[in-house]
Amino acid sequence: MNGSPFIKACRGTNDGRIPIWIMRQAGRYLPEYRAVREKVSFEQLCKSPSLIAEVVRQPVQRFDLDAAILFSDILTIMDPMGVPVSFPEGGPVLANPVNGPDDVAKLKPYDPALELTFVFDGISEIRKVLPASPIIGFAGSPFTLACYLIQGKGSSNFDKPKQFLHKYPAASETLFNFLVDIVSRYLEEQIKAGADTVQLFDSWGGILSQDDYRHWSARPVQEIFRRLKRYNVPRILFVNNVAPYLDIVADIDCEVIGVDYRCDIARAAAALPHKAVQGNLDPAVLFGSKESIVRQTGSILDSLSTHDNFIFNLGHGIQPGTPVESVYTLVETVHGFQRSTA
Ligand code: 1CP
Repeated sequence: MNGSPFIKACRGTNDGRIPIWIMRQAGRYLPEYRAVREKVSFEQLCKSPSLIAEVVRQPVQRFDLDAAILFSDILTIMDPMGVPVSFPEGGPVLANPVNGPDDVAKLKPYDPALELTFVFDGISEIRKVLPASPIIGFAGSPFTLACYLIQGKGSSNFDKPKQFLHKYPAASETLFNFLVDIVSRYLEEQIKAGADTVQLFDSWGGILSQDDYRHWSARPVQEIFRRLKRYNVPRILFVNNVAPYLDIVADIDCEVIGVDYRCDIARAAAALPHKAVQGNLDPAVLFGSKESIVRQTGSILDSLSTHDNFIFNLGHGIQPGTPVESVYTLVETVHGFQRSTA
C-alpha cells in the first residue's frame, strides 16, 4: 500500500495522481447501499463482516476512489462500556447517558480485541474484496465521543458536555483517560487487522474555546497518536471547524489534518507546513450543476502551491440525496487535474 497515491500523499511524497476519497462514502446516497439497508438494520450491518466489506466495496469500485474506509460508526465502541446505542431515523440515541461523576465511575473498561471482533473481521473481509486499496480505520476523538455520551444524542451545540467539563473537572479527567485507553486499543487492533492508516473524527471539537480545545480535544488526541506512532501508519485528524485552532493542531504529532469546508484550504496548508492536508469541498456543492462542481473543485486544486501532500475530500460527510452523477464529476475532475510544470 505504501506505493499508493493516498499513502504517498499522507507522507508528503506523492508526485503523481492526486488521491481522493469521500467522508461517508458508503451511505444513503447510493442505491446499492439502500438496497442492503432494506434487508438489514444499521446495527446488523455494522456487526456483519461480509456486509461491511460489501458496502465498503460499493463506492470504491463504482467511482474508482483511492482509499476504502471501514464501515462502522464512532459510537460502536459504546455498547461494551454499558451504554447501548440505537440508531433510529433521527440519529443515534444512547440508553444510559453520563449525567454526573457516578455515571463515569460505572463505565465498564473492556478489551476491544475481545468485544469488537466484528470490526476487525470486517477489515479482513475488506482486504479480500479490495486487495489493492488502502484501508482507513477510524474512531471518534475523545471529546466527540464524550459529546454523545453526555448529551445522549446528537445536538447542534452540545451544551451539556460543555457544561459538564466545567462542573465536574475531576470526573471529566477520569472520563477522558478512559476514552483515550479504549480508543487507542481499538485503533491498535484495527491496524493489526489490516488498516493502513487511521483517522480520528473530531466532529465537535470546533465548539470549544481555545483553552478547552487545547485541553479536552487536542491533548487526548495527541496521547492517542503518541501510542500509535510505533505502528508507522499515517495518522489523520479531521477537525470540523478547524480554522480557529490551526496553530494548535500544527503541534500535534500526526501526518495529516482533515480540513472542513469553512476553512480556506490554502490558508490551512500554509499554517501546517509539516503536514499533509485533506479536504475540503463543501458537500452542498454536489447539489449544483456539473459546471459549478468542476469550477469549485478546480479552484481548490489551483489554490494549493503543492500537491505532493494533498488528499482531496469533502469538507464533511456526503449528504443523503446527493446526485450520484455529481460524484463521478468530482472524481473525474480530481483525477484529471494536471499540475502546471511552471
Ligand atoms: O444507514 C443509515 O442511514 C445510518 C446512518 C449512518 C451511517 C451510514 C450512521 C448513523 N453512521 C454511519 C456510518 C459512519 N459513521 C461512517 C462510515 C464510513 C464512511 O463511509 O465514511 C463513519 C466514518 C461514521 C462516523 C460518525 N458517526 C461521525 C463522525 C463523522 C462526522 O460526520 O462528523 C459521527 C458524528 C457519527 C454519529 C452518527 N452516526 C449516525 C449518524 C446519523 C450520526 C450523526 C448524528 C448527529 O447528527 O450528531
